[in-house]
Amino acid sequence: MRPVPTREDKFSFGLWTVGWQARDLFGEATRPVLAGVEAVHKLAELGAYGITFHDDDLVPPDSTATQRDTIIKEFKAALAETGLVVPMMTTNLFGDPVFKDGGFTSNDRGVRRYALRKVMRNMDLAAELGAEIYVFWGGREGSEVDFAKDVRAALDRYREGIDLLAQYSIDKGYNMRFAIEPKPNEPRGDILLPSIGHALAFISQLEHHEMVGINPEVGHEQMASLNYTHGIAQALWQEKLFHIDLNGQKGPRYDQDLVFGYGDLLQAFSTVDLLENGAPGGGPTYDGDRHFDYKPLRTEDMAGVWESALANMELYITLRERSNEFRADPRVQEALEEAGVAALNEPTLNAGESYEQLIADPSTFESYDIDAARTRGYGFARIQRYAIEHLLGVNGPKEA
Ligand SMILES: [Mn+2]
Repeated sequence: MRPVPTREDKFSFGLWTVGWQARDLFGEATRPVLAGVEAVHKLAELGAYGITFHDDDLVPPDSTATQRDTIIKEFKAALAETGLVVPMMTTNLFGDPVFKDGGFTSNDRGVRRYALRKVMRNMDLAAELGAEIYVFWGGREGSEVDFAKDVRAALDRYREGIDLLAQYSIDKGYNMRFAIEPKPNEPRGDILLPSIGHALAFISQLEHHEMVGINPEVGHEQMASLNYTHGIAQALWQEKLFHIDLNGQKGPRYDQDLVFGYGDLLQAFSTVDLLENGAPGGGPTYDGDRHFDYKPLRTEDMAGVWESALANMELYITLRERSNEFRADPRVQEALEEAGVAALNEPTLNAGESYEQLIADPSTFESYDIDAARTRGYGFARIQRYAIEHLLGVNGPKEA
């Protein structure tokens, strides 16, 4: 049985994904412009619940005020007609040549002030459309020449920008939550806030850190050879996983933005398993949107675009089903138990125990049976086998 996406799945897509005309570094567009209104109708038809966009995706930057109003009015009418929502919005601070040295962190102060105005204008629209998450991907915030960018000053300006915009959201009563999206490189040689860890550390320095979390993208972490599932697990642990960008990537190379799972499928499985069922030893699940940030292959016409959009949702649903079966499998439960996965939740010290008491306890050192601990097996191999079996559907009741 083919999985059928529904609104309850909370799948959302960037307008820039299905609307990507496939212009790349080496070649021209292979597809026509996709109007926002058409994307809304088609995505609703496929079972998505939300559409997201950068300011310039919906309204071409050179539009007059009247043209802008018309585009927004028609877009809102399409949303009303289909019931599709706009859960997240973001700003394009990378396409216009003015941002060649960044937006918030350009060495040119005039550019930085312009960038803030561009974001504020789009936040007004985001509030009007009911977007609760506002994403910041600083693709141009970075450098190619270490000596030409004072990273310390750039981070000061980055913080100044986010602090100001957070205050703007608070003062306007927008109640938005911000989500910073890390990426190691591309388009800049080196981008500021290159990983989940860098972004989390940066957020701790913000004035309104409580309203700022992250929007980690699968491919961005994998470009840096990092484990995406571990990264979002830490974000969940810090209650900072405000949004996610799901896609696929084949290891450290250029940003591929493949369909979700069409890279490291096993890690996509552990990602869905974590999002849907929480850490294997317990813990919170993710309740935000399942947002896809991918690029339909350049070889495809619009039929292929919609086919790949569906593929993202279908694979997510399949992995969710496989995760539920995996967790419910008594063999898996037994293996997790034997491996001590949930036992890791037990604090290392007893309640109220001091380090003096730890030292005074000979069983922790002097009489500790270290050889038993050295020679025991943990049984992780069995868990890995079962995970693969469930992923492939070779053990469950699943029929194709
Ligand atoms: Mn990407």
